[in-house]
Order: sequence, then structure tokens, then C-alpha cells
Amino acid sequence: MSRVLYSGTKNASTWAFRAWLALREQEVQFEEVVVDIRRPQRFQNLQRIGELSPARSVPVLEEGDIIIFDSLAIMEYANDIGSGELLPQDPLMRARARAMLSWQHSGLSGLCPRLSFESAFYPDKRLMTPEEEMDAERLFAAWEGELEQSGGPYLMGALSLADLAFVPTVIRIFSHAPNLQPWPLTKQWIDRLLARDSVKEWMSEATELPPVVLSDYR
Ligand SMILES: N[C@@H](CCC(=O)N[C@@H](CS)C(=O)NCC(=O)O)C(=O)O
Repeated sequence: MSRVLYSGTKNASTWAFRAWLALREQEVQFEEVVVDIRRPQRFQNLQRIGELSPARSVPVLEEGDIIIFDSLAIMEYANDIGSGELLPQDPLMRARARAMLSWQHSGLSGLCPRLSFESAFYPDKRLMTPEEEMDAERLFAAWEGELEQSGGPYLMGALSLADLAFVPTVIRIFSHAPNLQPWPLTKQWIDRLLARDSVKEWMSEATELPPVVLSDYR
């Protein structure tokens, strides 16, 4: 059976990044088709994706003649056909992992639209605003608490989909050099995530691309 991931531009598409990470971490083999949804090819490419998926967005996983759209569904599917270890077996921890995943998937914070993933690749970064710093601290406190409770090294103890879902957020914040001193467990967790082969593979391709300049980065 053929398996194709319609993915996104590596220095722009956070949703595709999450799905791709789960597939890679589970060593699921797939063919990757990068779909660039920026102008001028935007409408042509979105139309192509719309022929596959009612959501008309990337990522989309084409599994033979079955289409799985939405990053979260693809992440869970990767776990289901892989080792199954990317969600805790304990029902309570599993629910906790799902709570973190749902939080991320339903918007997380006001930080993500303001501090875009694209900006992580800009050679000159602006300072974070006090509001962004407050939002980031709220996330650091949540991650720190999770790591304290589980004992680490990842949020739920072992690596889970929750860690992978936060990777693009971690990258956009971390690249703006926040003060991580009060959050030592979070700092170690971030270092650990960024050192994973899967994350390094995506990021090495992303950093090769010309930065996607967004005019509202100021
Ligand atoms: N909830 C969706 C969101 C996917 C999404 O918004 N993808 C963006 C690219 S990162 C997209 O394709 N947007 C379509 C558009 O710009 O019209 C998911 O998790 O897969």
C-alpha cells in the first residue's frame, strides 16, 4: 500500500511538522510531498489538497485510498501503527497527555500567531514583548510542572505525542532567547527535544530555505 504525506514548507508549516515528527519517531515509511501554500502557487496547491481532503489544509496522509487529514489524527495514527508507545498506557497519564495535546491543538496561547514559526529562521530577531514574555512564562511553568510531576525526561516521563506537539512552539520561543534560568527542567527538556534526530532532520532542511518574511514581525 502506498503512503504519502502531503506536508508543508519546512520553515513555515508547524502542523505538518508535528505529523511528520510522529511518523519519523515511529519509523513509519512514507513518501513526502511538500505542498507550498504561499502565493503565487497557493490557490492551485490548495485546490489540489482540497481534492483530497475536506479540510483543504496540510498535512494530509494518503494511506492507499484512505485519506487522513489533520495533524492530530495523523500523529495518533502514527502511534497506532508504530510502537504505540507515544501515548502512556496508564489511563490517567494518557488523559493528561491528551489534555496537553488538546491544549496545543486548540490554540495554546496568543503567542503562536504573534511569534510565528517563520520568525525562528530570521537572522535578526526582535526582542519578545512583555506580553509575549508573560505568555512564554505561562508555558514554561506548565512544562516545568509536568516535568516535575513525571520526573522526566519528557513531559509524561517517556517521550510522547505531547512532547512532539510542542516542538514548533519550543522552537519559535527558544530562538528568541527567553530567560530559562527559572525553569531548569524545561531548559533540559528543550535541549533534549532539539537534539532528537527527527527534529534535527526537519530543522536542517528548514534552515537551508530562504526565510519566509512576514511583514507583521515587528
Ligand atoms: N487543524 C489542522 C490545521 C492545519 C493547517 O492550518 N495547515 C495550514 C498550513 S500549516 C494550511 O494548510 N492552511 C491552509 C490555508 O492557508 O488555507 C491540522 O492540525 O492539520
